[in-house]
Amino acid sequence: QSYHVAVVGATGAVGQKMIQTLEAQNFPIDKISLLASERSAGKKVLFNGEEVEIKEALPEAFEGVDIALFSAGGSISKKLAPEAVKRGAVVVDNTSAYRMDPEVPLVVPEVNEEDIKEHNGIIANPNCSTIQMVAALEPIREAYGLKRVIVSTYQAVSGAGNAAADELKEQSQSFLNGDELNAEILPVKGDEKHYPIAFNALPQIDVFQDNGYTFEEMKMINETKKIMHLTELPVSATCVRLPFFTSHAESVYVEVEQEGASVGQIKELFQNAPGVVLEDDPETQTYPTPLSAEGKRDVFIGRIRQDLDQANGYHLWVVSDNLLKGAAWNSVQIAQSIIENNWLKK
Ligand code: A2P
Ligand code: 11C
Repeated sequence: QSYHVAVVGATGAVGQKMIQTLEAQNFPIDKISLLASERSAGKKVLFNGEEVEIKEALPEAFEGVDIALFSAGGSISKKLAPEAVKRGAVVVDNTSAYRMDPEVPLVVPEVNEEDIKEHNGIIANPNCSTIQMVAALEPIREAYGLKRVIVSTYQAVSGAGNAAADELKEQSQSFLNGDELNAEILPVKGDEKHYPIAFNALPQIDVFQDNGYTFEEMKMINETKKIMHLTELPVSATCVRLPFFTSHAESVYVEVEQEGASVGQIKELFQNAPGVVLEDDPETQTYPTPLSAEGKRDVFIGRIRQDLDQANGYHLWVVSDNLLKGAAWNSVQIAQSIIENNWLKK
């Protein structure tokens, strides 16, 4: 059997990776609809060697679509995901629009694949920095239970879209030419102030909330509890944007519940867990970096250490390509799971 698949936001940083991932997976597709804004309508892109015209994302574009992958921003998902569902499609939504909706499963297949089958037409793909963290935490949770999690992130500009990546390039050129840096996008496109990202670090990803945390930080906190079904788990996050293009890195501090854990045991867990790769050997200076993870689908883990004061505390360095496992690959994995398990209709 093959399916009519739509990609909404097909010209964007994530949408382009979705298209490449569908191709690479040989996803069973008999028709693909590539949708974006009016500005892109009429442009042509190659899919499986054939030219496909980009169409404007309008409700009618979802007629006959079986599976729609959305990554064109939360407001587009709010407006169009229900239109797609109304026309019989299952939506995998890579925005924050529906993630905390109790009716909508929020899924990282290595952690909670079974939640997909409870869907009512929409399945949410978590935030990129959440996905890689829960993929790393899940084997530890399964073996020892989790007591608390504290994370600090080092995030790539592509998380804020193609325009943010262009801004980093332009500012880097200007910096090296000794010119003034023009900042219009980061930290957040619609926010009041903008700061240069080139040769800088910005402790703001997404907008501030009333509690002093940013929305990115609250996404990591709330989504982790929902995906792992651990509503009471203490989680705290500090999210920082750095001047590189791809992959998010995270310093994760985790306290486990049960006795018996050790650095060696945790390494063994990661050697046998799906979707994660252990790259950890101080003797040979082996650890993942944003560049080494770029273009790969796995979550890479290194620098595993026991806390020096807290016996059940461990520190991990977790790196993954934010556009792949953090977005396109996780979405395509969900879509694959839907068809393999026959979960198109609830
Ligand atoms: P377009 O290229 O036509 O503007 P990124 O995350 O890299 O910024 O990409 C955002 C994606 O969302 C792009 O594919 C963009 O299409 C799409 N998009 C933005 N606004 C709309 C809209 N009003 N309707 C449909 N797609 C949109
Ligand atoms: C960033 N994590 O790096 C964000 C991008 O909620 O899907 C993903 C935003 C989201 O800016």
